[in-house]
Amino acid sequence: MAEHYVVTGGAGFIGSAIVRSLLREGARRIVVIDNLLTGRESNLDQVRTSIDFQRADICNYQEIAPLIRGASVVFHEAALASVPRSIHDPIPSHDININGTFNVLRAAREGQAGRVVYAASSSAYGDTEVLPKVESMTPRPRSPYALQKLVGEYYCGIWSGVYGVETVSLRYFNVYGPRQDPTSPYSGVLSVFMKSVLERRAPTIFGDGEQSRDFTYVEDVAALNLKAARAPNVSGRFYNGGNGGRITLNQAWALLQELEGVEIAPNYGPPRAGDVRDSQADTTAAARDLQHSPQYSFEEGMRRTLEWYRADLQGGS
Ligand code: UD2
Repeated sequence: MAEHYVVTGGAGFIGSAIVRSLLREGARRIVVIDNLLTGRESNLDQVRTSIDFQRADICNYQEIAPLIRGASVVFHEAALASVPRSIHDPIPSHDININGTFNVLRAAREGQAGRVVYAASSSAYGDTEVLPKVESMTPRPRSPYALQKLVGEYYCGIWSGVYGVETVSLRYFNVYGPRQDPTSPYSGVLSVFMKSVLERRAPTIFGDGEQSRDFTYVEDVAALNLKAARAPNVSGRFYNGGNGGRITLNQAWALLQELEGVEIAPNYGPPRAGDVRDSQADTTAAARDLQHSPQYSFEEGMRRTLEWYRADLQGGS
């Protein structure tokens, strides 16, 4: 593999998984850019001495440009996630997700980086009549967050077409796994479910719980990123990063109760604004062009994740 990697948002849940995967593959020079707004240095505890951690903000071009210059691959994971956060407070998510992404792309072009692999989102599809969702569908973003992530993807396409900067966008489908922060009101639903079941508390499900997601284990997403970094003839393209399955929230909570051997009825609240009803990835293009095949079934991913949260809650990890 090429030698100099940059991971923006590398102290975050997904970014730190990419960092660990790169190290496992023998990468020697990894620069992590993170302002620790939602990332945590503890996510990098085990690898801290093997990487170059730079506390820097993608919204500050002068700060990040020298760090990106000459990179072989930039994995751009830094973002302000969450559909509801972008609805309640659209300004910071606009600044980070659109202007920050612009800065990363500008720095990649001016610094002659080899390739940018961009963390796009399945939210770009919105509610489609047909499942699974395939890349040829017209995007229908339903929230500021979905639109912002889509703009980043379009920018990647333009950077490739106009400036010849290699870019690949990966539309992540509801990533879950160890290190996802369960403590924010904007946390991913499975991290909240994990904490609830381990603390023997009822979670709140927004809506009837029959909405479905193609929950994707973080190690599969990290593996997909490494493949996207290397694949030939994919510049300017975007690919689904999902499993191809579809699990309802009621099913996910039922599985967690079963794994823990408890019975806790969830609370049901009103549906959330901006929510997509169903989400499921067509994985054909990623398999064909990136040779990607997810390795973790939902149950296996959930078991591993639950064990990680158990250890973490007990202060053992
Ligand atoms: C969207 C994207 C996902 C990723 C993510 C980043 C879709 C389909 N997915 O995830 O790919 O970009 O944004 O933030 O657009 N919920 C509850 N109780 C809770 C928390 C959530 O019922 O305590 C529900 C929520 O209303 C939704 C589902 O769980 O129906 C998933 O919510 P989420 O915030 O985990 O992720 P989502 O689908 O907005």
